[in-house]
Amino acid sequence: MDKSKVFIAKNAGQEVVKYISKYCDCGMWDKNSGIPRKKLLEAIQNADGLIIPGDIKVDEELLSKAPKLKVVCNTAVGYDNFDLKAMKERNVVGTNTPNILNDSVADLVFTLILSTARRAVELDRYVRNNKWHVGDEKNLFGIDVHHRTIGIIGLGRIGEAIAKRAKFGFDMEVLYYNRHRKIEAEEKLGIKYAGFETLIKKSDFIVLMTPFTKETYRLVDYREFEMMKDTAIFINASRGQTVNEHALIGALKNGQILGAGLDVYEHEPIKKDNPLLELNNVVLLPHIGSATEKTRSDMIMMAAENAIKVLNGEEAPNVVPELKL
Ligand code: 8YV
Repeated sequence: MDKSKVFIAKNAGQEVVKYISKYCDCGMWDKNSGIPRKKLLEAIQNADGLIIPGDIKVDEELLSKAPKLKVVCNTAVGYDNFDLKAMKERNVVGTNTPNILNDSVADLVFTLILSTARRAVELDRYVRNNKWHVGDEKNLFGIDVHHRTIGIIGLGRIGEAIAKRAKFGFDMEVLYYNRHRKIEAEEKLGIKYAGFETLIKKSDFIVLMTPFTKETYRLVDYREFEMMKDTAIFINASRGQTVNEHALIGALKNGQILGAGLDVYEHEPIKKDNPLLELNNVVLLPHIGSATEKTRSDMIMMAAENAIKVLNGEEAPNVVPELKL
């Protein structure tokens, strides 16, 4: 019998190719630039398995070009790039990479919180531009993070890792909002469930950590920014579509909130004329929540193991809930 074929649509390194090649034929896009859609669609014509970064859309077009496809493995925990209905109709399994990135993403969220509150990026520019003078003291003030209130919207496993840092590392009061209350996490971490509006109104740091679904599209919009404290800092490390970026830009410009720390945007990479690029009270990162060498290499291996399990006819550990049989 012919070996199954797996295509890896990103330059994931030779270790993963070696692992997959023990079981299947393995092809890989080995350039460091993203694979053009046309090339991808050509490369998957005979593929049984596909491993992709989280920004490749798995839709009707892609699925129709790969009639043998049995499994698509995201190297991301989010899977808003999956057209779940189309995948289900064609019996294509989809997997993601939960848990192994929790701590790396939580660390990144704290990078955004601290650098925004203490104006680290803005003041780095100030030092480099030789603007630092004796007597400047008050111009350099930021705001405290410790002992203040953080509100986490979306208490999944990453949300819990953020809550842990906030509570035990920074003595913060931690509020959370989630579809379901999590009593065990409340007891373990000493955190409090709050209604959505209460969290928005009371928090000094508002962290958006919910997956992007139909229900969370622009969850934070004009109304929410109006309700925030004018000293609040807004952090988004989920998906750009969970916030109305126009509303956010307005709130940053007119002093409705103090600042924002962003890892995600409505359009990625960010467009050159995005007004966020002109603002001093934001810290902007290029979607690097999980981007440490160790975490990304664990994620790619996890995706590869999922692919091999499915192609060997076994149960894969990380099938996304909507596609479980
Ligand atoms: C991914 C992410 O690394 O896991 C997610 O959902 O957003 C990031 O960790 C990114 O999508 C690259 O594939």
